[in-house]
Amino acid sequence: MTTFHGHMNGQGLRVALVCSRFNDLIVGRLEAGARDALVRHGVDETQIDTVWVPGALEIPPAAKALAATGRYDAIVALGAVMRGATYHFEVVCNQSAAGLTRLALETDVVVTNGILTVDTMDQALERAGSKAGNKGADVALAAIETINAIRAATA
Ligand code: INI
Repeated sequence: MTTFHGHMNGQGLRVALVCSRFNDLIVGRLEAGARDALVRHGVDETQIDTVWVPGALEIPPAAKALAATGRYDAIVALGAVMRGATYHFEVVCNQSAAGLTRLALETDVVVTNGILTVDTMDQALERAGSKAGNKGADVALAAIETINAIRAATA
């Protein structure tokens, strides 16, 4: 039996961060956290592109187009969906996650999901660089680990 792990060296990787402008106070922090984590793990800053789209629902189609260019090893989705008074919250949460999951299965590019789904701005701030860490950094590192695990197991 062989066990494979993904190492955390991001040297040579090309990454797209697909970010939504809705709640950009939060998403800007997720983007900065993701970028910082990638660079600290060896990804060349010039190999990280950021693409801004209007809202979380626009992230999967933009990610799909970017994956199709063949320019990236990973797409990191970053957004913040905050509960409002209506059912729209559920639609945006569920459909953005479903779109990313589907894309991840349909493309060879690794796709990770850093779209926060929270009830309050406090919960979002906690996950965007304060007491619960930075989910942008977490999902950027998940991308590096997944790429390297797949490469190790399929080499
Ligand atoms: N988009 C978000 O990224 N976050 C939200 O909290 C949000 N809410 O609550 O409505 C949101 N809606 C917009 C949606 O993602 C699309 O941009 C819009 O429906 C146009 O397709």
